[in-house]
Amino acid sequence: RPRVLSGIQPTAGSFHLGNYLGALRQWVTLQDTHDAFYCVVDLHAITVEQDPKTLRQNTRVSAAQLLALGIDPDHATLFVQSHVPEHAQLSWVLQCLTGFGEAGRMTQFKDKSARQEAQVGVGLFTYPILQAADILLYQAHHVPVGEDQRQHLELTRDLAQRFNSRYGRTFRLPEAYIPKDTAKIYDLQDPTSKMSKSVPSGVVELLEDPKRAAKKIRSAVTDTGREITYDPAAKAGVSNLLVIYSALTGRTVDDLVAAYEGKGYGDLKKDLGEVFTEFVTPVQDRVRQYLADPAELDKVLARGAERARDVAGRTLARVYDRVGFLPAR
Ligand code: AQP
Repeated sequence: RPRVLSGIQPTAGSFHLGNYLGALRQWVTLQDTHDAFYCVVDLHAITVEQDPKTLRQNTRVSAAQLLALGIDPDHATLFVQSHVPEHAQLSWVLQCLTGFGEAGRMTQFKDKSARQEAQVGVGLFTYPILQAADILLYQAHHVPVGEDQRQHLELTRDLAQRFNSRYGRTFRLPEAYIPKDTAKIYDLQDPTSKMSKSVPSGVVELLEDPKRAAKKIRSAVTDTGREITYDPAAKAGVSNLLVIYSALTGRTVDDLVAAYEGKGYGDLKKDLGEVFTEFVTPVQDRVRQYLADPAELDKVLARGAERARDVAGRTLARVYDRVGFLPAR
């Protein structure tokens, strides 16, 4: 079976609708067709300052959400990045192959460092190289991510190719697996920028009170027109709501447009609030159940880490050999 690898940061505690529709939903379906490795990337999280207690808790909350959304630890390997030291080890080797200018061209780094008021750390700069290590360690064929990760995937492929041509074929060149319709979910208050935990006002969180989420949806920014049509350029807000609605119900956008003919934005928003509530309520219940037994959750993650280390360890051993490190006896 082809291999798939993806990761998500535990930073915010709750995932948001963009994370779910852009990436996590695909994680769940791909576990049936692929040998899947999914990780909570806590090493990535510390590229910005974290409170240690909160980070530890958020890591469990993230794992609980993945299970609640349908990741089956008997089908997929679910683990925490810091439990597999090979990620940091391979990252170092890849950093030594990366050009300074090449890393500086990453738009996410430019955006995040521009937004950050505190000092920008080197970790934020080398973040995409650690991400490349995450992927290459598992020889992944596909990487299910949102559109915002396309450039990082390109860097990953460049680094793999560079390593392969310098030291002999070692890494598989992975391909981004980006959904067609939900590759980029937009902020509800600013439907021209992506929904992101860094801009909390227009974000719908999976773990927030569904009543509050429904209220956010009802107050989503839309244009001054009246007609419900799908037109991302002229009607970014309404189009974003239609995409979310469609993804959560399985109804096509065309079908929704037809169903809302003659109705107003208010109707669409109210109904979408209900659709979201219906989707998220059982997810929240399951998250609570998983979190009620942290020892069991940790056991699931320990099993995942063991399986992950088995694969990652083999790739790293080959890499260390290829670059000329003396074997440790
Ligand atoms: N708005 C989005 N639409 C579609 N996909 C999205 N993803 C994130 N936002 C959207 C995808 O979610 C996965 C996990 O991403 P992450 O762990 O890197 O989370 P993140 O990037 O920290 O989430 P944010 O909210 O986007 O954070 P900031 O603002 O810090 O960058 C990835 O596959 C991502 O593509």
